[in-house]
Amino acid sequence: MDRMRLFLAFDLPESIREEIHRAFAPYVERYPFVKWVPPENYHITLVFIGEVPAHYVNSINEPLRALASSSRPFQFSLHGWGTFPPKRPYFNVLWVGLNFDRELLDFHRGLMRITGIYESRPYTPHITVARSGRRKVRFEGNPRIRPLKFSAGEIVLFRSILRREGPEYVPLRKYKLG
Ligand code: 2AM
Repeated sequence: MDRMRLFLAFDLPESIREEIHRAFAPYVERYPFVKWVPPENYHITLVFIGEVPAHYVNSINEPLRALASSSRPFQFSLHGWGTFPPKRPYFNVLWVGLNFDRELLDFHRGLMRITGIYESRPYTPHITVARSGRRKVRFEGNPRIRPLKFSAGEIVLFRSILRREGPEYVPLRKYKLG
């Protein structure tokens, strides 16, 4: 049976991709072994669904459409950066933080119900900028990220195709908010 690796996310405006790319550009050469996310792949993950049969896409279509149309667009602003795990010398994930509407947490709970994917950790929206892979990397940069505001007016169901060069994210469905 055909299986696909899926996730739900917010896409980002070009100005936001550019800001993040600009802020981290000086470190890309300084940390060549880190897997830097290309700006076209930046996104805000809502739910990582993982490998599912292809027909799963249709099974969540109507509930996603209904939830999205009953929600309003979400407002965000960029808010610094940090690492997972926090306060450890070596990072797995380097991210840009976000200020966000509290309603997003209810919306996220709705998405967990629809997808059947429940995460035990509290949802903390972020934009992943780099992953360390198997290496132990200590990030000693000081990127300055301006607190730019933006709005997310739709959610996207992405298919992630894993390739040696890095993942390719293909938008399969888009659901307009409001
Ligand atoms: P992230 O948002 O912290 O970067 C697509 O792979 C997206 O789903 C990534 O952006 C990633 O996290 C998120 N994700 C969550 N759990 C994952 C997992 N087990 N494997 C791959 N990606 C995962």
